[in-house]
Amino acid sequence: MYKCGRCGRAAVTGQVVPDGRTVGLARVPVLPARVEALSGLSAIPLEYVRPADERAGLGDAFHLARTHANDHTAPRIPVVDISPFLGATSSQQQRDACVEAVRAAAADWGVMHIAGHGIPAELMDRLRAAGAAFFALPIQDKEAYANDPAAGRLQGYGSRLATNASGQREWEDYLFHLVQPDGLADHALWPAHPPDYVPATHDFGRRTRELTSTLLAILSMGLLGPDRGDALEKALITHSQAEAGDEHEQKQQQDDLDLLLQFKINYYPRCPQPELAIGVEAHTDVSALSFILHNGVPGLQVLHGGRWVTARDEPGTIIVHVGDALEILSNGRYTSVLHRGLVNRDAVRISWVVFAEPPPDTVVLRPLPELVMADQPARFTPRTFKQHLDSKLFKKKQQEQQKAKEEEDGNGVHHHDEPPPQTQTH
Ligand SMILES: O=C(O)CCC(=O)C(=O)O
Repeated sequence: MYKCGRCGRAAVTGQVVPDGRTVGLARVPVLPARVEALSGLSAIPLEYVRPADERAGLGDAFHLARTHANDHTAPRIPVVDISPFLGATSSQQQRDACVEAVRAAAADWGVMHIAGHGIPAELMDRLRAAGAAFFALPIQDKEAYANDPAAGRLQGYGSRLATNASGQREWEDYLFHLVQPDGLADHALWPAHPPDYVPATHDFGRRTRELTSTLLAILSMGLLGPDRGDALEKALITHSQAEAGDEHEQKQQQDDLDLLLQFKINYYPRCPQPELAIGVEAHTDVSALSFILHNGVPGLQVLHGGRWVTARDEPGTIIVHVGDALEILSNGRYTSVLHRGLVNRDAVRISWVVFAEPPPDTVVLRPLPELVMADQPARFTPRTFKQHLDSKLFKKKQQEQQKAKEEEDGNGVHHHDEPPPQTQTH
């Protein structure tokens, strides 16, 4: 047991990070590294209290979801059935209607619930059961998989810690690792418990890779017509020119040039003051597409038409976000959706996210040439995925420095600082 040096509140015992930080002249006693260890408190530590401007509109996710559900004028995230692209029996008319529904959702919302995606419900249940069983382990057992972002080890079990003196933290712990291409995934970093974690996650990654291709094809047709289903995936992947090397080396080269599927399980513990905290702060994903499953507990909100809309539980569907890479390739016709994760008092929320990204250095992201015209100039300068990520982090850093300066000047605005795993750059 220790007391927070800033707010004087008693905190819980738990895993303690060996990094007491200095704020002003006072040495602040360290907080437990894992948010899970804080969920029994009656009040949250000051580090988790969000700035006043961000707090407006936060609240208990259950309460907000109910309010939203009862508001019949509230907009609803579209549900789109893509089964016409999975079975051989669909008509051209059904396919055209599907392309138009996906196009409209990606353009107007940048997010949709996908039904008819072909991933078996039983596999999604196994994935959820395996992730939930990992997070049900005692914290010290999960620490065996701890990551170390400061040392460049992003994969593993972690929490969004603030590294600046006055930054806020987010109310979540997570597990993060690459899931595809299989040849690049380091299975040694994947939990050994429960025993189904590796097979279920592996199978889900493989099926999500197929789904990524299907959706990219539909989205390409939405931009360029039925004959151009290959455009977006081609633009996201550089095919190997190299013929040298043995079969193993050639496979390795192909893996290096394929889309990367990064997997993140978000674990949002119960929160005694959800109106003050946030699970994941508002951000767009840097990926091309992101795929989200959750455990039925509300929390995800997306910005649409200037208001935050709470995602509903649509059993059997997968939530798909358009990310920055797709917004760039589509020259802004598809919208990279701003979203955030709220928390609640009563139930743990878990979400499973797959971020489909281009290789970091070998692909240059730029608007597809067919979408650049005299009256519609390119809205984005060419950049590799890594350059895009770095410049987003740089801008975020600048904003934080600006906020810190305002705080020093007496405005009292808090700021946040820790580069997250690459795929969830805020
Ligand atoms: O938990 C969710 O539904 C969204 C999580 C998210 O946005 C992220 O991990 O980047």
